[in-house]
Amino acid sequence: MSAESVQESEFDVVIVGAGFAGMYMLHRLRGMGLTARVFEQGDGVGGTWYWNRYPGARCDAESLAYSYSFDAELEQQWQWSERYATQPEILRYAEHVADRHDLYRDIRFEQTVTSAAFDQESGRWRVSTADGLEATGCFLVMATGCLSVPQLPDIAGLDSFSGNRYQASLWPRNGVDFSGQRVGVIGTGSSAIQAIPVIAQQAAHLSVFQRSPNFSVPAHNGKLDQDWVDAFKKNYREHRDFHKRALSSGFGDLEIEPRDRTPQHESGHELSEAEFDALCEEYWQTGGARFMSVVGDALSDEQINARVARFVHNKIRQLVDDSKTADALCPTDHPIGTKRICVDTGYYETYNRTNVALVNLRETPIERITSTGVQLSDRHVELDTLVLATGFDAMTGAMKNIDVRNGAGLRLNEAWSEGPKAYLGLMPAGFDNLFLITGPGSPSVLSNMLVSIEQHVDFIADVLEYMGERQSQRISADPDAQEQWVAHVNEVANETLFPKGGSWYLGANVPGKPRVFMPYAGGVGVYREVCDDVANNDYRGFKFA
Ligand code: NA7
Repeated sequence: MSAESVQESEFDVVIVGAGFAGMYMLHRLRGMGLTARVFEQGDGVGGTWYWNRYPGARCDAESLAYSYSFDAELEQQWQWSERYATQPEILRYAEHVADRHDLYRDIRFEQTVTSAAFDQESGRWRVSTADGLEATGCFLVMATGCLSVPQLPDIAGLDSFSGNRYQASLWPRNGVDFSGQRVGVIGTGSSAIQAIPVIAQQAAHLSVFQRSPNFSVPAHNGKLDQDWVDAFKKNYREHRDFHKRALSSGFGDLEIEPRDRTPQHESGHELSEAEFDALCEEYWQTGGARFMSVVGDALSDEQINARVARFVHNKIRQLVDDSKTADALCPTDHPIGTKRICVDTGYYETYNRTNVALVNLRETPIERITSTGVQLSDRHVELDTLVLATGFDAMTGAMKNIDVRNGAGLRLNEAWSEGPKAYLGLMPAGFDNLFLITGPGSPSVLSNMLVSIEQHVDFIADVLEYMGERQSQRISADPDAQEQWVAHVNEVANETLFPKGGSWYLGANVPGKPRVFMPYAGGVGVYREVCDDVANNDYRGFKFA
């Protein structure tokens, strides 16, 4: 290797992933005069929004909130066209940010990181890619995303299907023409619930293979009114502040006047049945994932949760003409909101179309996939195209796929064999100089991801600055501080109904994955206060050398 290329491969920081987290991390480091190399698997920026190109893909957080806040000029200039941005629009936004901040030159695309090992002696991480690129960094930042490793279903014969097969999260760039096709969709999570109404409009026939129904609330999406946007943007900074300090997820706000989104009623018990239903109706008409904030205890009190669920069951029965189909679409196996609530446009109504059939796998399970379709326990469904919308190995999947070893040779997968642990969701004890962005133990997927990403990136940048001032090269998480934090994360989760959801939040969708409730359910505001307090107390719980 020439002297020049050796230099080229040594950086202050190596970042894995060029989604929103990796991009902002790179930008912050550059601003501090540090050098960084980003490795990205795709051939463009955007992460989740690069890969998930399935029909109907859009964000379930409102566009004016699901965007970077670090660039005050950008947030004024960028024009979102709809209340909920589509995948192509979000990808364009990511590309625009990469251009605007000249990020591309430090990113190496189509580079899948396969290993990362910390060398005790030099105090550096050595990171290698499948194509043989290498880089070392004093610090390693995993910006690998929470929903970036698709989970294929374990169904017999999957590879024998001779028609077209697509995975929602690995969609062809040029789209798919379903005209005249008999299409089958396996899965009824958020991705499928967005895709199904769009596919149904084009396909000759659509069969939806549902194992478990999910709760979905209407998006009430629409074009944004320019006058409304202009008025909102006058208060953008205050809106952002409310999102960052929110008691819950940090999602957007539809009011022009910025305000705290704490539910009006702390408990549903304060309301009569009629008042409760009227409030649910108001939230249903407003639309979006904030439906679960209808009252303060919707996600912690079983009785109240059941009332919210009953309201949605009634809605489903009103929206779907066929009563047997409506019954099958009503979830009864988990408290509402404990699996991420879906946000849809015309999902339930789609089942009133004559070209759409719901196949209830609880009654007629799939026996196997054949070369021409799906063999159910009682019949064969002939298909031209099969779409898999079967979810992700969430939160830890991408890190699990990389051979990450600490200075003693211990693999992160071994350290996490009984479930992921990280102090503040930011750094696993024993893995010096390794930072996770929106890792397990932080609000991450229970929050507006952009709010959480920016908070973690800023925390990491600040701690690096702190270390720079003290000429410290090594940071580690104190194992006791980590244990206390993990216990707190579990405690907070157990005060809610989330652990009863059996969802990917718990790793329940991946065979063999330890069942641990991964995200921090205490809300982004509380979490930020904890992190600020840690920082203000000389990074309590971290050790420096
Ligand atoms: P999800 O929400 O994990 O949904 C996956 C769906 O696939 C869900 O309905 C599963 O049913 C179904 N699935 C998985 N394996 C099978 C098999 N073997 N047979 C039948 N059905 C199966 O993933 P999404 O991509 O929709 O959404 C993920 C997140 O992205 C979402 O929460 C948003 O935050 C954005 P199951 O429930 O396991 O019975």
